[in-house]
Amino acid sequence: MSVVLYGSPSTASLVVHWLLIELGIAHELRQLDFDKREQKSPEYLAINPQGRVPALLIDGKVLTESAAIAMHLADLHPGAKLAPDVGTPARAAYYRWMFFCAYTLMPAYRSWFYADEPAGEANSAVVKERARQQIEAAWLQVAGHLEGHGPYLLGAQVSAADFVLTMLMRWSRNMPRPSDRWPALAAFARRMKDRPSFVEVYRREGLTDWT
Ligand SMILES: N[C@@H](CCC(=O)N[C@@H](CS)C(=O)NCC(=O)O)C(=O)O
Repeated sequence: MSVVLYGSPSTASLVVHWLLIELGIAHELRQLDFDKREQKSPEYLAINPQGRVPALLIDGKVLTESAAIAMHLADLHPGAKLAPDVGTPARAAYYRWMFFCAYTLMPAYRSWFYADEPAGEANSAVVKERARQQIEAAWLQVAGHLEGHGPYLLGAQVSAADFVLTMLMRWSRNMPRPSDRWPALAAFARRMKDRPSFVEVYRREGLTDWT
């Protein structure tokens, strides 16, 4: 199987890179330089017309959307048990949290980091403020869930959803109220950051903050 990851350090490609390492999947990493807007180059737009990372090529077939890629990688390696069996209550909870990440947190983050997109530069401040509120409300909800049902999103068993959530927690590190201000989330993040694969993806991407 040939696997190529298009990414950029510290972005949504991080969870894919992290899972490739966690699962021991041989891959080639092609990091795009956002300062040079390489994600909008004609060559890359031919791979992902959205001009965003990540894009994963498996035997030449393109897959985008970090949560979808995370789920597919977990399915490719059932032995790692990062995805519960189809049809079980745990699988349902797994969908729930993956989609919570993709439907609730990711759009709010997009508004936070690209605040001019929804309604132009003139409305950026109000968009950003609303995004902050949405993200903080999400942390409150997830923290409450982990307090009652943790230590991972599905309880005792770590899953690919925890990897996605950890990446999203990290994105809040420079926000007014970072995710790890909620003690249950801080404890969760600590467990995830202690995984050797997290240390390794940090090393490979040259990251030093939020350790
Ligand atoms: N929902 C997408 C989000 C992808 C996304 O927004 N990626 C950002 C980096 S975190 C990006 O490529 N930004 C570059 C741009 O929009 O020009 C996913 O999870 O893969």
